[in-house]
Amino acid sequence: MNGRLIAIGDIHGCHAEFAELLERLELAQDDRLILLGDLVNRGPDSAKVIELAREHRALSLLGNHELRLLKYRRTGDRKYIKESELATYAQLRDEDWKYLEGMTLTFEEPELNTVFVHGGFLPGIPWQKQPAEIVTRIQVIDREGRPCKRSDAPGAPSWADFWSGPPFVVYGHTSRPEIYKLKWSVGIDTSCCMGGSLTAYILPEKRFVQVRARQRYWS
Ligand SMILES: [Mn+2]
Repeated sequence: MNGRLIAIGDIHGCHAEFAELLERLELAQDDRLILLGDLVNRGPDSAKVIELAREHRALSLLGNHELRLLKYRRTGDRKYIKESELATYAQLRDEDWKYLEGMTLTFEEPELNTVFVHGGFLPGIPWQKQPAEIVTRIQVIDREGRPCKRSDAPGAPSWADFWSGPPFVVYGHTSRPEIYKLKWSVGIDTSCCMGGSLTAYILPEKRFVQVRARQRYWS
């Protein structure tokens, strides 16, 4: 593998923190950037985040927020979008939509035995076979073994607590105050839009770089 593989957690419109993190990373020509989804909504400027992603030729994975925007665009059905997200929808231009349309569910780096995904995986099923509804949304696993949002099953354990690879999984979506590193996974959504920090995980060196949020943009 030439260069570094750099994953960045949920940016959610926080373009200033994203730009600062990109500077701190001092990207080289053969480095590859993987954004773990949810580039949009909540923070100050979603279009600027997508523009930066394009400029840096980042590969982006589909988050639940992009998935809902795309579904709303295809169907016009308001159930897919929240009132607060209509501003993002109105802001995006053709090239932004093209970028969102190009986002994939997972990215695998076989040389590192590592898979990147927005939400995570349900243990016990081959990761390649899991649908968008699971891999973009899973946070915890309830008593019946079903994938759930944290708010729908308070106190339930993270899917990652049950995940024993290979592969090693790098994911976002479950926002936490700190990085959540286990033997077979690392969660790097460190709540930037809620005043936490934006985290990058650098492979193969297994190093983290973090930028503090300038303020709390969403609660
Ligand atoms: Mn998410």
